[in-house]
Amino acid sequence: MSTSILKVNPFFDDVMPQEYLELAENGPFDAGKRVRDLGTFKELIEEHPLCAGCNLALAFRLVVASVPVPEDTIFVGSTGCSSLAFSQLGLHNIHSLFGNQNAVASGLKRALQIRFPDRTKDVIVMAGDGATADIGLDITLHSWFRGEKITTVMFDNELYANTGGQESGMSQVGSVLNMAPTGKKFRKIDLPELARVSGCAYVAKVSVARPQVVGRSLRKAVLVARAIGPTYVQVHTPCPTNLKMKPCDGIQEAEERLKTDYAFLEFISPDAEKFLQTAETRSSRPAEEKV
Ligand SMILES: Cc1ncc(C[n+]2csc(CCOP(=O)(O)OP(=O)(O)O)c2C)c(N)n1
Ligand code: SF4
Ligand SMILES: [Mg+2]
Repeated sequence: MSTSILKVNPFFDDVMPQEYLELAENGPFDAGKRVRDLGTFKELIEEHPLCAGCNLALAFRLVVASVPVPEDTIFVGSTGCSSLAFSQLGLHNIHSLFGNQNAVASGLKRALQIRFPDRTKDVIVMAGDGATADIGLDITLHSWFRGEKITTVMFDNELYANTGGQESGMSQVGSVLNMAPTGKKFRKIDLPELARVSGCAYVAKVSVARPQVVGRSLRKAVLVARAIGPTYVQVHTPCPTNLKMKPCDGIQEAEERLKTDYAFLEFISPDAEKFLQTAETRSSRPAEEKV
């Protein structure tokens, strides 16, 4: 996509909202921005409606800031707290029906390959644990079985946050939530392992408490999805509201879990490993796409 279509016709300067003018002037487009550049450019329009201290909101921002080529990236969202931030996103995005996100992304990727045979378009799903591992699990797995060249990002807050605190397959055993008052009875689904055996060429389990790791994993996932096959990044994003914590304590919870079951985990298939080693030389935009 030419970045010229983002520019505002000077004739409309005085009627366009200020935040859009800023986005067009100082967005991530064509600029090779990364997590370390956050704060120096604008990737979201202000005033998203997520709770104070929401770690999903932070992870959303880290993912958006890390895409290799923002102007050629299309995000596919699903119902849940993250969907509330999509209207503030300054990049192409589609909202899909809850659970259907990987089917929509598969069709979109295939259509884009036909429509733009000479140009790479990256398709990235961003959805919650309920959308990915429960209600959309069959659709998620089948997109991996089919080898769709898309990236799936799951915001793992380990519960259904948007509907008030039901347990999900990703909740930890014993979790007591608003609508799971006696505690969850079975263990957390190991979706990274399912992703690996289902055909994902790159899988990462990361934490919002390590922003640079989120950024690096996302970039690898997007590059591998282009060339090799499906990729999966699972980000731990504790929800202070449903965990009944002070807004500032959610990130501390993420930090603590890094010491136990949310330690960084990465799987790279042999083909993906080979590809990543040469990605820099193959890339048409080496400086920006370096992982
Ligand atoms: C087809 C369908 N089923 C159920 C719902 C109700 N619903 C909306 S959000 C949600 C839970 C979302 O949980 P998750 O995917 O973990 O996202 P979070 O809100 O935790 O970020 C549910 C069950 C819906 N909107 N559509
Ligand atoms: S309920 Fe939880 S996940 Fe949803 S916006 Fe609030 S803090 Fe974030
Ligand atoms: Mg959730």
